[in-house]
Amino acid sequence: MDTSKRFDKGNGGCPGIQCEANREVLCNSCSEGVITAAHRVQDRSIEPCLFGKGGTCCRNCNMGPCQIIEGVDSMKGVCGADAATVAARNFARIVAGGAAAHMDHGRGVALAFLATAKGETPYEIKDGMKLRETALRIGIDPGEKSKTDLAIEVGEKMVAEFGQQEGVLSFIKRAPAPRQELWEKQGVAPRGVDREVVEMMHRTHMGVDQHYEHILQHAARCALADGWGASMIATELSDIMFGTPVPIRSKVNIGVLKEKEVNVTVHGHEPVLAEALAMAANDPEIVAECKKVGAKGVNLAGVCCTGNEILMRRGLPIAGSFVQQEVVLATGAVEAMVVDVQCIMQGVSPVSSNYHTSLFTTSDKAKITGATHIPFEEHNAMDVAKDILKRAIAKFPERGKHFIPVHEMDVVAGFSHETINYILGGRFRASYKPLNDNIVNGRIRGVAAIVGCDNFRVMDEVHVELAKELIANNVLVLVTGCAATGMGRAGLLSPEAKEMAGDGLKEVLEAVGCPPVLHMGSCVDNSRLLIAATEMVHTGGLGSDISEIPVVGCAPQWMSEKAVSIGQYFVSSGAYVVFGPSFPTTGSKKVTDFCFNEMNEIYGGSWDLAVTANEFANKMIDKIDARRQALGLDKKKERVLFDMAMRRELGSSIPGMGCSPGGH
Ligand code: NFS
Repeated sequence: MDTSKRFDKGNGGCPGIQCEANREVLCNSCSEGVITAAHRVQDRSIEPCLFGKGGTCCRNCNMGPCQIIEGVDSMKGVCGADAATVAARNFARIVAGGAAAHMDHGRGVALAFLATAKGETPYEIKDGMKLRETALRIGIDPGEKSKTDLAIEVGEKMVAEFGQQEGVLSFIKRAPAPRQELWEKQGVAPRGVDREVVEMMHRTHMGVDQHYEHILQHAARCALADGWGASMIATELSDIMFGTPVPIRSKVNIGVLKEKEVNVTVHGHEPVLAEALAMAANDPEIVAECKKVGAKGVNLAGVCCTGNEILMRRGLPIAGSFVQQEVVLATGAVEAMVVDVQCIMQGVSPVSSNYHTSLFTTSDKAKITGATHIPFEEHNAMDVAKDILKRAIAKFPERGKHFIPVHEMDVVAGFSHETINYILGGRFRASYKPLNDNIVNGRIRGVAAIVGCDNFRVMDEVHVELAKELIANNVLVLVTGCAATGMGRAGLLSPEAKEMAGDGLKEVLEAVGCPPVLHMGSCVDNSRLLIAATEMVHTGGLGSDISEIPVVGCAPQWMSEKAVSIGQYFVSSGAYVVFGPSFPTTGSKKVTDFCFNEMNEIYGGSWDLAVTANEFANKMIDKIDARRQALGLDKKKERVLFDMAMRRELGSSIPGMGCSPGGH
């Protein structure tokens, strides 16, 4: 690869990535000498190993590592393992790693929920209605039970599902009936949350499961234990405890940092930490401390999915997505970064050491060299939150040379499944019927989910270009995770962006007053997409299973193992899922064929691979059209094909649109 193409080197030879705000910070003298991932990816002289990239490097025992070439006998593993076995094992371990992250997150939420129900934390049970609905769904009769008793019962049952050994997880029963039967027939209905990951690790140990299809079928079960298990538990209990999101206005991008306030960025994933910091930031004691140092207050801003959690529920701003985590610090304007788990680059530690910035780790699962560790758990939530904020406030007078770019963008977020119900159907007849009707009558062609990370190896805003092309073709777009933050930076999360939609979609958006791209939350909240898809099936008119509705998904800039687990639970749920810019099994044609084709025979959903926004759009729209045709909805619809000039024109047709200049 020609490395010079990886970056627009900007004005001073300084790397920038995916956003003008990043470039401005990294090109400013306040970040001189600071090394970020953007620099590291540019400076790496060795290209990614093809065996590793294609999934055919095996290091599961000490006879290797063995690099395998499919079809070449002399290039099997020392044990005789072929490329298909090795690629399947590696893929399965990626799924297990990703699922485990969501499972530990879900467990943390469930334990905090139970402690809250027992009155042992500063949180409360905010959404009583959702508590009762959830109780019913998991087989608990709410009857006349008090909120406290019911919450304890729900909490205990949810916590128990992590260690459950037999039967199936409760939320599996939310899926369309034919899907449940299919999972049962395939033997992939998950029995317990933790059990499926442990079994995945066991099966992929040296000398155990050595049939690639059999390995991949358990990967499907493991992923389902994530999506319909741990992630759904995390989302539903977080909603009950912290409030179910409703549409809310806020801002995203590095410009949300404030000159006259103590900037505290909270980075990671678990909402319990961020909620406590948000509660503590308004505490009179903290307000008084701020005054003492001449600050107007604490400006709490999110990074990565923690940002999505507090944006959805509290309207707090997001300072940056995954690729911006070090750049946010390189402004020199952050007093403290508080982290818990997942997607936190070790690089944040050396970057923060260039400034007065304190880096605090808080989870007993995660320490980082150079950071100060302050253990946080729900029982001592407020004490720890206040302690952290006081330490951050004490740093405010030490803020030196700094630079806050002007870039920030208005967004509307908070589209939970419940909210979409109300927005479309109205509070008194909440329903997905208007959505289904508009898909049937063709105003809306279909629905596409764009999820997942952003990635230093993808220089273009593929998410954004793809979303523009989809909405211009009347496809309603749902987003989560760091993809959602990217959409926010580009102005696609504001109702004004409806101007970029095709005529049919625009008509619907004008009637309901929402953006063409709906922010549904963090990556754990992809479970909301499963529920929304199921709701579309139950509402009727679009087939009897998720594999029939004109809904597709993609992760064009995936980076984390979690994204693969998410992709697999969507595929196993009947969705067509496109990943890019690479797929981790391409070293084995057999395994890749199984994922891209045979899974479709089994689940009615499959994987695919694309690189450019245009390729993604073509594949996704083709699939939507094919599903529409199978439903007998209409003939092939006209297609708006994009070229670069059209993209530019669309980007500039709306004031303030686009991440580059003017995006503030
Ligand atoms: Ni999802 Fe969220 Fe972002 Fe990717 Fe990481 S923060 S859980 S994994 S990088 S979207």
